[in-house]
Parts: sequence; structure tokens; C-alpha cells
Amino acid sequence: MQRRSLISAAAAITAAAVLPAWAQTPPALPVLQVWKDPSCGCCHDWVSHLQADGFQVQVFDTGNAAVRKRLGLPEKFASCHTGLIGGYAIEGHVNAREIRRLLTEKPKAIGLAVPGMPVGSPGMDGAVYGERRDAYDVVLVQPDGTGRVYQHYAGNTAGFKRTATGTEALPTTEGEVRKVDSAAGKITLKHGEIKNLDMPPMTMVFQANDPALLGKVKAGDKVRFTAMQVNGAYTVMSIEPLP
Ligand SMILES: [Cu+2]
Repeated sequence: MQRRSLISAAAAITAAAVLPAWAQTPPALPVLQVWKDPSCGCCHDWVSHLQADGFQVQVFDTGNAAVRKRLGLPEKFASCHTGLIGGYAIEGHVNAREIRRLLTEKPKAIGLAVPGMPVGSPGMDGAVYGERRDAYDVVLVQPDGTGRVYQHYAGNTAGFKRTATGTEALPTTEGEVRKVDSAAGKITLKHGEIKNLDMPPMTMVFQANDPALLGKVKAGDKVRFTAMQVNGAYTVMSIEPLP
């Protein structure tokens, strides 16, 4: 071992001794194998989500129906791709967080599934979907083939108008960040007209629908955002800095 790696190894041991459990380097993950159709774009985006989270992924472009069947995952949980990690089947757009939890808790189970392809699940999310997130469950598929909710994701569809043809994204508004108050979950925006709120241009304090939104912008940034009323409070549903 070289001197340099000895030092970093020593530093890692020291860090592990003083850091709380959640901050320690997680144990190495097994490789996640994924079977999908070669033309599946959202499968590819889901793989990217996992890689960004630190997973090593091996992709087989052979379709996933046969593998799903082989792993004993009932058809009712079917989605566009099937994975296998640590002996568990992973069906559909399952969040990296729940896969890590599964590998830590090691329950008796066939695996995890996000049936169908809910908008807002990893790989089915982001600007292309107008930041819409439908509610969905990550399901733990038990040895007898029944499912129970392992994690519920609430979604933000309150931010979308229901229309005859489905849902429609909120209109975006441009503005400038005046102040970010992360502790209070609030942001002050000098903005243009917000059509869906019948609000003329002004400077106003908004709630952030998700505290993570406030990490994306800082005072002085020009931004594009969506807003609506949530439980009576003017709330920013999405926000992106403008280039
Ligand atoms: Cu998909």
C-alpha cells in the first residue's frame, strides 16, 4: 500500500469513528443487473438515476418479461425494466433510496416494485414532465407474491390542473430571487404576473413546496418558477435558475 492511501485509509477510519452512522461511507453495493428493451428511454434515465447515486449497473438490452417471470415477480407489479441485486428483484422505477434500504434491512421478499410507470418516479421525472410528480408506492413484494407499501411518495399533483385530457402543468413565471430563508422554508421573489393566481407583478414571500427547491437558487438569481395556493399559502412548486 502506498503512503498516500495509508494516510487516506487512516483518515477514513478516524472519520468513521467520529461520524454518526448515517454519515459513514456505506458498504460497497453489489452490481445491479438490469434487463430492458433497447429502445426504452425512461429505463435508461432510471439507470442514470442509480449511477448518480453510486450504483454500478450492468444493462442487458434483451427485454424484461422473461426475467421478471424467472424471478417470480407477479405480472400485476410489471413495469418497463427488471433488475436483480443481492438476490432481490427490482421492478420498474424504484428509488435508489429504497434499494439501499432493502439491502440494509434484508427482509424476506422477492424484491421491490413500482408497478406501471408513474410520472415523478426516478427516470420518469424532471422538466420533460413539467416537474409533475404523481403519488406512487414502492411496493415490497413478499414471498407469497403479495405486496405491501414499503415507501409512499406523495407527489405534487396538487400543482396541476385536472383537464379533460389529464393534467396540465402550471404556467411558469419569471422573476428574481430577493431572499432565500431555508430555515423557514421561504423564498422572496420579485416576479412577473402569475396568471393562475391572478397576481400582478410584485415582490412577495412564498412557501417552498419542497425545502430542496431552496438549495437550487440564491439571492440575485434570475429564475423561472411555478406557484399555486397550498392550504391557503402561496407556494412555489418548482423553480429553476435562468442561464
Ligand atoms: Cu419506464
